[in-house]
Amino acid sequence: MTTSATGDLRTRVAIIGAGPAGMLLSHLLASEGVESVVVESRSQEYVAGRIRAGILEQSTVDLLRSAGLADRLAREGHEHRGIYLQWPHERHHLDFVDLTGRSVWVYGQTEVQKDLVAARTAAGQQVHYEVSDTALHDVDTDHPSVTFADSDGRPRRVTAEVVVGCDGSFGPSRAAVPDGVRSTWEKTYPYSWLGILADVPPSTDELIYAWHPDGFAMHSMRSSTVSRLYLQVPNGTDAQSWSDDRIWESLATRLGHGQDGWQLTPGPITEKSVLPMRSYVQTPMRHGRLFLAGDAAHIVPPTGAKGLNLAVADVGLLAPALVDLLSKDDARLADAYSATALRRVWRCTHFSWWMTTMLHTSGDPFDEQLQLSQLRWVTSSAAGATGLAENYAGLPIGF
Ligand code: FAS
Ligand code: PHB
Repeated sequence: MTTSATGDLRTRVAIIGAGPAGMLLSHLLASEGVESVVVESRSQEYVAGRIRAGILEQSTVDLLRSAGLADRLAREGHEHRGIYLQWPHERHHLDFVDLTGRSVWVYGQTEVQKDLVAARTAAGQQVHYEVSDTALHDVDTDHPSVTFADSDGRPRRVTAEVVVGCDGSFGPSRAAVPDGVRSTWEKTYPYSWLGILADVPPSTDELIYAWHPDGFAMHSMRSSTVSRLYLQVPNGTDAQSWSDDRIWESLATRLGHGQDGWQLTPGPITEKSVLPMRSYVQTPMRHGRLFLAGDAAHIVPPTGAKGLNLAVADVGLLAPALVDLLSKDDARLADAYSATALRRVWRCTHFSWWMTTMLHTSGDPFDEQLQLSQLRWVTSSAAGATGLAENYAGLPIGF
């Protein structure tokens, strides 16, 4: 990477966004000798502190291991064989390992982000935090660039051979694909999640996804001392309008406190937030020398635990494609990237929609009968259980 007297930068790959997609991409490229510059609108602390995903698929764990990024995950992560599906008076365990030979890991996105930042910092990766006015230029030429104002307000330009938009659902990269070229699909669900972090040991060994007439609830976790739980709430709910007592009472009702002797243990709530539920896909995930990865190209409702894993899968495909393009002048993988990535994007989009519509009540009595019938089928039929397990525990990268 070079810097001119005016402060302009030249590198091989300009990455917008220092979330998991952007930081993992810079790591995988560097491991193959391809340098990059990352620009990020937030501070390092803000990005690392965002409470988001909690479940890693086997493919994600395998990729992090192969990239030398899984030492702490191996020590502090928790491998789970499956999940519980529940509805009033019934709770059934789906064992993914028995059904598909694949497990999942509980290891928060905040931890993945910390591991990525530690690795990139140790490697001397250049990340410009707290930038503003990020803009993309000439992405359909062989000299694309990204301009921004750095944290001191100085105008900067990064000229590269490739620009990768890893800037999530509100970044500028999506719109850099021209209107006449891009297609978008979007679905907004009629409910949201109220999520809490609580300083209390989990009341379950593995995740519980619960259907209930009052609304969906989930018991997840972050460690043996920190629980993560969610409640279906109406769109527009203000997290602060729910008292801690009301949250724990609703969770106890929906998760079956007292059912077959099971108890939900409440504790101090340390974080509350409301997450809207949305599906979004934008194609193509490449235009000229611009590539999109992660939430910049797609959003899924979190019911299928796919968001972070899909971002990792995109990067697992894109990194070798860019290495071939830039180091071997071989464009085959880069030319195939969008179509290959979108196969998995649509599979995960469907699965996330299916889990969401199966588990969240809409108030429609007909829907409720269909939901209960699906739950009975998935927990009693090997074919139904295997279908859910195959999608939840993750399909091989490149599926
Ligand atoms: P990210 O959004 O993580 O990163 C994009 C980065 O680009 C951000 O740091 C942003 O600041 C930066 N950026 C944006 N605009 C920019 C600009 N103009 N210039 C420079 N930088 C810019 N997934 C799950 O699997 N389970 C969950 O429970 C779950 N919960 C979630 C809760 C919330 C509130 C949100 C928003 C998402 C949640 N997700 C969940 C999905 C989430 O984990 C994403 O899939 C994951 O963060 C995707 O990673 P990235 O693609 O890197 O995008
Ligand atoms: C989480 O632990 O945050 C989590 C787990 C599974 C999901 C969504 C969120 O489907």
